[in-house]
Amino acid sequence: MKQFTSVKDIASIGKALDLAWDVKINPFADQELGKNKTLLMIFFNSSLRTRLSTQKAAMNLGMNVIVLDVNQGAWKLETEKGVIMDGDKPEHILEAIPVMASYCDIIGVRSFAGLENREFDYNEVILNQFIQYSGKPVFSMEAATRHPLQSYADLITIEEYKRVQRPKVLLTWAPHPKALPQAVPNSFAEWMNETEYEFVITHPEGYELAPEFVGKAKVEYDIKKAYEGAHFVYAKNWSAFSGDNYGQILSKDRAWMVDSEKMALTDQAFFMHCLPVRRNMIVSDEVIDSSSSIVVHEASNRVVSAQAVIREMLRSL
Ligand code: AN0
Ligand code: CP
Repeated sequence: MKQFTSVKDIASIGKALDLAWDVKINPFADQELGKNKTLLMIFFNSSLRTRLSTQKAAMNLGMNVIVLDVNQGAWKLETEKGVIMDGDKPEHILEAIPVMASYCDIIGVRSFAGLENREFDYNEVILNQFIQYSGKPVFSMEAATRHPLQSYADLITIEEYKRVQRPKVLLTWAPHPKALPQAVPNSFAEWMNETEYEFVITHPEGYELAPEFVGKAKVEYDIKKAYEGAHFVYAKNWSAFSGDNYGQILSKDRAWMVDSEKMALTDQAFFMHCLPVRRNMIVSDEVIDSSSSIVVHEASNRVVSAQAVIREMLRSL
C-alpha cells in the first residue's frame, strides 16, 4: 500500500476486516517488519488519539517514530504555490516535504480543512503535496475531507458490537460552539456506504454533506424516524458544506443533542463518537456514561486500524 487517504485505498471492506482481526489476534507478530524503519507523524493540528494510537501501532510493528508538531517549534510553513514569501512564514512546504521525507520511510499527515476556501480544502492540496513531493508512502491522520483511520476503527467497532447481520447505523449531526470540518462525517459515510448496513444520515436543513459522500445513504430530516430502530447512533458536529455557507455554523440547536429520550427510540443502540466530544452539547452525560456508550472501545480500535495500514505500507517498501 503506497497511500491511505480513503476507503478506496483498501481492496474491500472484507479485506480491511481480515487485516484488522489479524492485528487483533497477535499485535506483536510483525516486530521484525518495522525494524530500523522510521515513521514520521506530522501534525498541523492538535490530537490526542491519533498521536498516541498511531505511535503505539508503529511501536507494535517494531518501528522508530518521530513526531513533528508543525505549529510548535518548527518554522511556519507556506503552503500556497507562487507566493512572494514576505510574510510570517519562513519556509515553503515544497522544500520542507522532501527534507522531512529524507528522514523517514513512511509519513502520516494531519491537516484539517481551513474552512475558508472549499476548493482548496476539497482538492486536498496539502495532503496531495505530501503524496506528490515526498516519494514515500503517505497516510492521512485526518485531512481536509476525510479521516479514514477513524472510519476504519469505527467499522471494526460496529462489527464487534453488532447483534444483527445488517444493523441500522445512524449518523446524526449534533450542536457544537465552533465550526468543525466535514472530514469525520464524510469519511464515516464513505465507509458505511461500502458495507451492507442500513445507513441513515440526519441533520438540520442546510447541513447536507457533499453528494459524493452521501452516496446511497438515506437522508432523513425527521429526527424521530431517523432514530427509530437504530442499532448504532454515531454523533458528530460539522459545519455547512454547501455553497456560500461553506464552513459556517447554521445552527446550535441543542434539540439535536443525543439524549436518553432519543436513544429510547432506538433498538438499544450503542452510542459512538470519534472524540473529543463536548458533553451536554453533542451528547448528554446520561448517554455517554451509560453502558450503551462504546466511545472508549472505539478509540482503542484506532491502534488496530493504524497498525493494519502501517503494516501494509511496510510490506510494500
Ligand atoms: C476535529 C474534527 O471535528 O474534525 C477532530 C475530530 C477527530 N474535532 C475538533 O476539532 C473538536
Ligand atoms: N478521533 C481523533 O482523531 O482524535 P484526536 O483528534 O484526538 O486525534
